[in-house]
Amino acid sequence: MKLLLIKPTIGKKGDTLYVDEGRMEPLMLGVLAALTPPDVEVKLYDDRMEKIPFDEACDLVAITVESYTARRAYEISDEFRQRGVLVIMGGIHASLIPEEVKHHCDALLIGDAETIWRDVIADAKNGSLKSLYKAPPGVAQLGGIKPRRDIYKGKGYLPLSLMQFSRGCKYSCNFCAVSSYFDKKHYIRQIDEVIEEIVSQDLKFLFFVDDNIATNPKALKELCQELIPLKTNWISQASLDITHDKTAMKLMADSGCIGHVMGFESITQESLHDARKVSNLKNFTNYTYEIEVLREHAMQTWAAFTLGYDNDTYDSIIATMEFALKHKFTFAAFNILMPYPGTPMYQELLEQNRLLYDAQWWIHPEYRFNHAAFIPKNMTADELTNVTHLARQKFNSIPSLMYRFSDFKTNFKTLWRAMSYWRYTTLFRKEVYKKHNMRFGSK
Ligand code: B12
Ligand code: SF4
Repeated sequence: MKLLLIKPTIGKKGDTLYVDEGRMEPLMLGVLAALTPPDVEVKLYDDRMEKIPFDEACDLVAITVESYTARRAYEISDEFRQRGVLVIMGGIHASLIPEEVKHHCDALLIGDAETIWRDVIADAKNGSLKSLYKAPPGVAQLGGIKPRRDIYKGKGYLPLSLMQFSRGCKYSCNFCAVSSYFDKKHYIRQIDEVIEEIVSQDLKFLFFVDDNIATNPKALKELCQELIPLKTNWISQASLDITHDKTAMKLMADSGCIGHVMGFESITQESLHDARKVSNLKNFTNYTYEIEVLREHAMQTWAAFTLGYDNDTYDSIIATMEFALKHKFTFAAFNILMPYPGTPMYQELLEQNRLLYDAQWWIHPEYRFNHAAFIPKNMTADELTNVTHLARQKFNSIPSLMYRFSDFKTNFKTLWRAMSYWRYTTLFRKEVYKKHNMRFGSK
């Protein structure tokens, strides 16, 4: 039996498919490959930079689907199914909106693949693939499953190894697809299995793709203790409340943590309340305390902002960008609030009749990347799109890059950090411009 694993790209830029120059290893497909019995031939094709060989002989195609890649995933599936090849889909979008996705594949898997993938392969082998498989979320790499990283070779991924220590998050921010998918629960892998996985692979720079590695500070501290002797560098995603735990901060720094993607979301308390971002509201001091602690521990922070709350105005969005610049964040993402299907925010906007693009922006032919998909309160959708892009342009301008580099405590801690700063800030600057206005899918 032969299985093709596919990671779709988002869409088309100009006349060609968008090539993601900052692409990372698709961990979910490495996990699927590892769960697949060894007598099955497995091949990975990544649509973000290579052509999908629709005519290659195979028995099953497995496509991972996020909301941003759904339209392209359906096109890829159509091509294979026209040739009589069976297609199975899974992933967060497939799990949150199965009633849409099921029309585009022969089999759909809702949940995490770990507990059921071997049954899927067995069914495919004996010609009895079912149309629906259901598995619980949060069962990360059960029993020491190590992702098959050999399938990534030669694909030009960034030189960092994606890992997972935990899945899910205890918080319930109203825009977050992860919170809906894991139902506000947090699942932790056995530390010894994670450490064994780290030791068994080549790269020393790790990206823990945990949704919020700070959800359980006790578990985080245990992980850090185990990481210290390994002398790796690592990054992850963490909620800002971890700055209130100085022991955890010190252990992270001692274990080689370079910094995190951190959801600042908004600089106003009103919007944080709207987003139900309770992790940021503890003793709110306009982040003065949190930023000081991050700098004290030399964290190169990727500050993530979501824009378009009911209190947001043109001026408040520009003020958000100025705040990010003033604090010299290594990176900052200015994302328009996106109504992801299955989230409370989607439901609220739907009930208020404020969703654009027939309430299905992710498959709508007119939707473009980085555009507002709902009607904001204090401006038009186009105004929100434009001011957010202006914030991105200013933050990623060359003078801004140079100014932010002058944060000695974080960027000059080692030569490697200083070099990484230029390597990654310039790469992300390029990607920001490339992605803007991109159409979804290839047609
Ligand atoms: C790492 C990560 C990234 C990395 C990319 C990594 C990469 N390989 O390229 C970076 C930081 C670059 C990134 C970028 C973006 N990301 Co991102 N990212 C994640 C994150 C945190 C982890 C994904 C991961 O690798 N998990 C580990 C693997 C092992 O688990 P898994 O993906 O959940 O897969 C399991 C199941 O879903 C299932 N499964 C998955 N696929 C398939 C396929 C089949 C056939 C089957 C049977 C089963 C199956 O089995 C797997 C194993 O259990 C997720 C959060 C999450 N929990 O999904 C967000 C997430 C996927 N990202 C998200 C978003 C919005 C983005 C961006 C669009 C952000 C932006 N505005 O630019 C971009 C662009 C995405 C794109 N498609 O290009 C959203 C997507 C929401 C949605 N509804 O689709 C998520 C869910 C975060 C969130 N809080 O909402 N991201
Ligand atoms: S803290 Fe982050 S991962 Fe957790 S619910 Fe909020 S946005 Fe989602």
